[in-house]
Amino acid sequence: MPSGHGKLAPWWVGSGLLVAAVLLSTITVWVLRQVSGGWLGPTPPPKCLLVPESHRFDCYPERRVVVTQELCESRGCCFIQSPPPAEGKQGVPWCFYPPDFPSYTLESLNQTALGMAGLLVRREKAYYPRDIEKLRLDVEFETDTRLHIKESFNLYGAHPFYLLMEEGGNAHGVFLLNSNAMEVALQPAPGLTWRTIGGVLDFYIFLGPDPNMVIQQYQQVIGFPAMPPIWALGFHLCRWGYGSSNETWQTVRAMRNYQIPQDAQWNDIDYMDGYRDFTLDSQKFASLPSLVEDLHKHGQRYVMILDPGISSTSPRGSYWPFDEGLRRGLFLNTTQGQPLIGQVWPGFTAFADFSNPDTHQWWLENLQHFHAHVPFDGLWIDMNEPSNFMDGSEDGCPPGEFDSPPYTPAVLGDSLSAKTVCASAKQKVSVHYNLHNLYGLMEAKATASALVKIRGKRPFLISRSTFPSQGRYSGHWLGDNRSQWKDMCYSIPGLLSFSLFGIPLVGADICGFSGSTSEELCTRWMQLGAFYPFARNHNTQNEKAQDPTAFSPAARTAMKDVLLTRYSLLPFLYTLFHRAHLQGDTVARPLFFEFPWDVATWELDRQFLWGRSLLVTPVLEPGVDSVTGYVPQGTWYDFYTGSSVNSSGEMLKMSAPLEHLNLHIQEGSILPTQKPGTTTEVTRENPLRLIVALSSHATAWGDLFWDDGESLDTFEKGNYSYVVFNVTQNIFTSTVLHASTEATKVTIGTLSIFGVQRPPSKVLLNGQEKPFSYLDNQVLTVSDLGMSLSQGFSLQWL
Ligand code: MIG
Repeated sequence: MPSGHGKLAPWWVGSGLLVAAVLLSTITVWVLRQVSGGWLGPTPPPKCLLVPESHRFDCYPERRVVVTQELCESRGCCFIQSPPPAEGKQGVPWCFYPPDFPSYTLESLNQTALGMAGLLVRREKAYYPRDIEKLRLDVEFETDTRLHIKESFNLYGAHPFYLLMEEGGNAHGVFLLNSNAMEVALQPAPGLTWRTIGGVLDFYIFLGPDPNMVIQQYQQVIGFPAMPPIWALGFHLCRWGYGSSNETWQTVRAMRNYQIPQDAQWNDIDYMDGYRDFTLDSQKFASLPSLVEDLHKHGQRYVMILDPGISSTSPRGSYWPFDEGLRRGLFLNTTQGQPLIGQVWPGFTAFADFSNPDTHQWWLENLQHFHAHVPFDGLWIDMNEPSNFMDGSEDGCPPGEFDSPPYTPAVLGDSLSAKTVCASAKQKVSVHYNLHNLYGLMEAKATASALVKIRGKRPFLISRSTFPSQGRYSGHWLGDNRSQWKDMCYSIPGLLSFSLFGIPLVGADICGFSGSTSEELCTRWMQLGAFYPFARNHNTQNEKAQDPTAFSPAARTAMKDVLLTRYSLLPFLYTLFHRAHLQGDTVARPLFFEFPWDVATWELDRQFLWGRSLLVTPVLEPGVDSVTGYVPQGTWYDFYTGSSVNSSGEMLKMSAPLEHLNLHIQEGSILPTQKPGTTTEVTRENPLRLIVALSSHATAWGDLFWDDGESLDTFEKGNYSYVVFNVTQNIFTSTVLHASTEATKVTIGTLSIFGVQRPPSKVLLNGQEKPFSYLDNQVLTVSDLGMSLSQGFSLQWL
């Protein structure tokens, strides 16, 4: 984790990465056995030697202690020293559970309406402090594909979700719904250990059987993601360190001048007066209201940052957010019942308690006041772990079990209060110890609901801290990265992990946050970033500008072109978001989701798909003009030319000069695209072009979700159009399954059909002959169709 101000990522972020791991291993029931405390391996003597190295579960995980035989055996565990691990490998624990470690036995088991209820009893005490003797076990078969296991402990808990690929290509997932501090350890054997220090052991097991279904089943539990407004899918530009609103405005003008697509301009904490929320620097940002007005006139939007720390030192009567928050009792309190004071950007601050519904009302009122001056369109909630420049508070933390628990999981700084608030802090519904990991989720809920009340439209919100269910309220950026090639690489697994977590609106800071980017890195990163579902170029303060206008004409043009490519794909991307909202499909998707039987796809983390069919193969290295990427078995078409590539399922070298991003369409799919403009608003008015990629059987399928792009609940209220495209036997058909007035405003202009084996003699649109073009690379194009999206039609080639 990088150090320094603002790069604070306390507690769960570390474990989040572990949870993000996609385990390429075989299924195991050990996972559950271990969490319930028992080790059910073989039992012959000498008991310790018989435990194979791969099956040794750590009995002495405390990191500050050098474990000796004596310490280990005092726990009733086995001690065998093993050689140090090879570099990069996890070691075998020296102190591990013997096969007969005291565990729970099932005393009773009864049928219930949904499944079974049982009693687990531990007869012999283990070394754990305050070991729990009796556990109630509820097993609920909630759906055919979901098994729910819940144990009520008060001792352990976890925050895990994992997706596991089994031999043969089936998948399953496990979710442990728990908000307490925890750690996760992978075993060499197929097994993993969660160590959590509170809450309920509430397990969900998702039976797939394929990875897409596991993720859908997971989201049936945590909730499907919100449908973003279409402008959220445009290009966002931000930086920390715009010196003024005029400087920000200059960048917006330069972008327009070069006709580079941009939907949203952002400001970081620079806009605030003394870094205090809901204030405006009346000198440097005096023209901000005019800038926002200008953005709106150009069909663009404004997004600004908010932090959860509320300045506590402004003179009384001069800063309503603190005065009123204090009066209404809306801050986290110390055990003594006073607001807990930490330090963030504005200096000393109190922290808003979003577990209190009254805080949501106060947050809304603050936002309403500010919105009356600066009519922002979206919000960016940062520092909401919550992050604190101090450990705990200005007075540290009190002694006691919350801040000094008997066991501290592997968290930042080995302390629950490192760079955050005291675990003992009091919140409305519980103690911070239990709520810490929920802070960002609760803040997002309050903020999204305030945005809806203020604007009456779909909210756009990006949060740094996230928890299961976050996707219902916000998107996410991956936090502070560096302007380095390897950080660009890491962004792909980062992005794909959040796809699995049900937060499809995700991206990394394009061109890198800290450090200085180079023209080549930034060009390649803009190409990759144009395919982040959430595409934002963001930079730290005191680094030179890295927006597209800051570079040479060649680089700038490459960046502009790839953004235009993104904008051309908006109808496709928007439809993918609809499917995510509707049923929990992923948007950016790992290749193994579509090819789970092909083991070669399981570890691919330098490429990804949009939906089922669009393969993105970015360049992730300097000084190259080609890229080697995996192409799964079948026919793939070059997105730009329609030329086909046949792969047996192999690594293929692709030409990739600096101005080129490799994109391939899988056979059998139809992608709705649109002539791109420089905003989503302009693009939406342009004619559609459908790209048909024929399969080897000359069939194809695709769909399009279309609505006004920003109203609330259009799908739920029926104010949308849904159109299905299909090809069989040389006939393309557009079928309108659901229609709304929006669809009458747009036309289908062009059909480009890839993989038409022979030049047709004629083309008929609804039976009428139409001019066409046919190229040697087997691409048939029919233009000027002028068909309203709201009306079905057919096109036949003979
Ligand atoms: O302490 O608001 O991750 O994107 O530019 C730093 C300033 C706080 C951290 C965020 C970063 C943002 C920065 N913030």
